[in-house]
Amino acid sequence: MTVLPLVIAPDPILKKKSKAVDVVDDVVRAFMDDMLETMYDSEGIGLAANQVGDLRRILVMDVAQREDDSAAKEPIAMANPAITWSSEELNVYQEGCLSIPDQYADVERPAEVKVTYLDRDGKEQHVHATGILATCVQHEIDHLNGVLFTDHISALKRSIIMKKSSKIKKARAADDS
Ligand code: GNR
Ligand code: NI
Repeated sequence: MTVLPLVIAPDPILKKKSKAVDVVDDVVRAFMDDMLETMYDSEGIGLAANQVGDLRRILVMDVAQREDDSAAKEPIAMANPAITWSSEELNVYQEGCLSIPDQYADVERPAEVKVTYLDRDGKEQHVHATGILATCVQHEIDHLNGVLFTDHISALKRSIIMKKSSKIKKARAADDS
């Protein structure tokens, strides 16, 4: 398995709509495993494929280890996820994003969603997500549609956060060279 480099905003790939996966084969499975390793390495609770430069509709999550590093891993991998129901009730959660380092903002989203997807074995699954899992899966599906959490906040906050991310991206690029 491999830790893949993260795409940092601003970057055009983060605004692109990803394409459906045909079949979940060994190549897709290996990529899901690399995405999980990348997510754990950067201590995220979710990751979408375009955050590592790939425009397939694949995401991974693990909300189990959020506050407890010793908790058992509960990796979830999804191909072609689709929201089939959203609650009327909304929830506000302070969101962050591995592609927008060190920036956080409150985002309002449906508190619960039902999602269908293909699992690591290519089997169709359904999940009723609540709590942080509901927030996370919506954040990841947004990525697959070229949408960032900053697209849900005021233009002023978005502009401030994007300028900061741009600075961090440039500083990191300078460090790498
Ligand atoms: O690690 C992450 N934490 C997080 C916190 C609140 C709402 C969403 C997230 S997802 C984020 C990882 C990430 O950028 N996934 O795309
Ligand atoms: Ni994100």
